Amino acid sequence: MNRATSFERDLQCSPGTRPRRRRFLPIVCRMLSRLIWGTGLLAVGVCRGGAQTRAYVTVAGDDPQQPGFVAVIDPEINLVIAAVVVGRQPQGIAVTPSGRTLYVANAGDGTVSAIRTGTSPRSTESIPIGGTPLGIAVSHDGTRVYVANASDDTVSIIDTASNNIVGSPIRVGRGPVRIAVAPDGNRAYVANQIDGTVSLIDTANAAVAGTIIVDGMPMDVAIGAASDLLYVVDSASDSVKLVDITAEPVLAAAIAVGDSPLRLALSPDGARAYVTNTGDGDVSVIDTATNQVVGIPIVIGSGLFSGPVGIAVSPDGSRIGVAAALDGTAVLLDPLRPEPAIVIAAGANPGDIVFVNLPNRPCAGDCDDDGRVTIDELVLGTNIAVGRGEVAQCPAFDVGGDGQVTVDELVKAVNVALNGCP
Ligand SMILES: [Ca+2]
Ligand SMILES: [Ca+2]
Repeated sequence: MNRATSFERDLQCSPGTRPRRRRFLPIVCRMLSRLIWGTGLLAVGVCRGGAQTRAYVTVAGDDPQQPGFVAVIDPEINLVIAAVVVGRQPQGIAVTPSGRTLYVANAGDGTVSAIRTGTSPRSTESIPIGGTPLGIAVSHDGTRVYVANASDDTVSIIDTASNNIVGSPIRVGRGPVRIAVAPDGNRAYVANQIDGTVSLIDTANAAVAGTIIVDGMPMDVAIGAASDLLYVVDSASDSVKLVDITAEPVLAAAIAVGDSPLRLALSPDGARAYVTNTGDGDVSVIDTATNQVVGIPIVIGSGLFSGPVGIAVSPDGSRIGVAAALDGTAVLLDPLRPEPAIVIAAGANPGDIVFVNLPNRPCAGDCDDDGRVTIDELVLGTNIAVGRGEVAQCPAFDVGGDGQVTVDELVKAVNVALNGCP
């Protein structure tokens, strides 16, 4: 494909984008980026070809009786640009593959909040779960959310099309804290803090299909890029344990990291694993090709007493985000050049962090951006299509951005009405 073809395709996929702007934006971006680097600040996300990235941080606050919130950070300007109120003691946060919906586990009141992302993020639903929800994960097809209920020893499943609970909670090991879903969607792994195990859930049958004994205190799980290794953070032995999951799970190795490791995030290409060491106030970097720690740990915020907990890597791999619980900050750093890091005041007791590329087009027919297409919205779209209404009444129907609503676009909206926003 030549450049022109690719350029035109970009245009077709980006309604309303002006060609001149698209052509010059990368050049201006690079200039800006150099300039900002020169002053010692990070030029975050400036040159991403228009993909808007946000970091979302769960913040519990000082008072466990009060609702917490999700701080929305724009990593281009390194500021908190919004706060979305959720339930009490929000902990884990996960996003659907489309980038449209966040799910937050509220440990303090046993609920999960659904949050719409986009330009005006807001909480749209509070889903009662029970049992101290801590960890949360979304399936790779975006249809299911898995919630680890630490005090119930169960995992609950939410259908993202309806935000209703599916089936009965699945009994897992003791003290489930975090969940990872395999890319094929068939398996989910649950770190059980209290009994030193990882539960393997067969997602098709919504049942436990095996228990992996790792000992110690498993606090987090992640699946490697090749889907052959499970990374288990063991806070008790200050290590990351590797479990070969190609066949019958086998403990393959243990990598010594810092004091009281808590969470692990893999880079998008799977080449690096980053581990927060809560006791040391830093982050260990693991080369996943050799399974060795590389370099010295990256100091987070105030260091020893910064309390790094949640960690995430941006979709393009250019930023690592760390929630520093004791500092009350979100720390953004460049993995290739971790200092100086950007430190952003997030609020008391931040817990977890996730990066999201915001979708660059609306969900077809969802005029009010609540994640559903209603009959009323379909009627409005049909009226626009037959000339009895204006596109401006609901631009979400005009998926192609040509100022008209076609039958194809109506069909897309009907699909959303039936199946939910992708
Ligand atoms: Ca709607
Ligand atoms: Ca159209």
